[in-house]
Amino acid sequence: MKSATIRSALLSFIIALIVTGCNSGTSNGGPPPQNNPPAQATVSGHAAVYTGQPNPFVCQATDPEGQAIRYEFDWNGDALPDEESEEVSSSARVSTTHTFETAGAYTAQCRGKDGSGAAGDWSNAISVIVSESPGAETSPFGVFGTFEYQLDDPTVATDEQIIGYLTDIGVPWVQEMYFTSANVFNMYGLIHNPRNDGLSHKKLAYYTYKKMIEILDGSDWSVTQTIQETDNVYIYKLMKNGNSLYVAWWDYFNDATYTPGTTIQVSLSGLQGVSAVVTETVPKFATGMEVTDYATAFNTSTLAVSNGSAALDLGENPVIVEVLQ
Ligand SMILES: [Ca+2]
Ligand SMILES: [Ca+2]
Repeated sequence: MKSATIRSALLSFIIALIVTGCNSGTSNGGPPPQNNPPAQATVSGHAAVYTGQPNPFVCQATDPEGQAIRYEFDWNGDALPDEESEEVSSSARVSTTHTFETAGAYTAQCRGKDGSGAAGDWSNAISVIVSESPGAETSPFGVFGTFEYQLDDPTVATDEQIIGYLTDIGVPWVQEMYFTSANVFNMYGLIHNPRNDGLSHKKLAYYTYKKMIEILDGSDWSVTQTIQETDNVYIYKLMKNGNSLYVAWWDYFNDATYTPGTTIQVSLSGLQGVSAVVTETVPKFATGMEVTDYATAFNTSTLAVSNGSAALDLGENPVIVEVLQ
């Protein structure tokens, strides 16, 4: 290009800028500016769900030009969009849910598409294991009721078995989700998501479920007896392999007279044995991070049985009482 032509072009450009008040980067009639697609999207979602259970997903991407974005979701990993969101501003997070109707392994991903139709890269794919729904629960214990499920040997259950078990019986928040900013879903789940703070650990609730599974799995729920459901105290008697088990807890938080550290004494009667072992179902630590030895993580005590009766002091932790023959 000759210098005179360049000068002329520059002059035209400057004039155009003045005419448009410098508000626009485009000169009238000039070529449109280069458009870039949104950056690669990030996605969050559960790794394990049931058939028929809505699985929440959250997608986020930023358009370099700040254009509005629609998010495209791919529910079967074929890189073909199956769903598109409403238009939102660049960088806005959009949540949606997807319900998988058939059990199996899926990958789900999302991407942003700007107002010019330019689509960014697909996010990392989330692997989703979809299991058959276990159906309705029948026992008074809610999730406890599905403990009819049998592990091969609950006393030696591995973490993987426990996680699989919890997933199978419908505990929806085994693994935490993760979002890039504070979100309640960051707090749900039995296993802390290391992307929150770099620390991965099982929470107290994880160990509680594990302990409950190990002690209660295999109980005959059809003969469950209600011992007490008054004064904010709940006691149920179960049978497992011919031995009686009691599950007891105190809704102390509903008790106006409660002060921290106090206990309430309840009596168990009709015990057929000489003593009983009481296991608190929440580990004796402030957080699950402190549990280094599962075998000694729970407070246990022995109850003396006298003429078939025993006095049980209930604190904040639910307990399981195993009667020894
Ligand atoms: Ca763009
Ligand atoms: Ca698809």
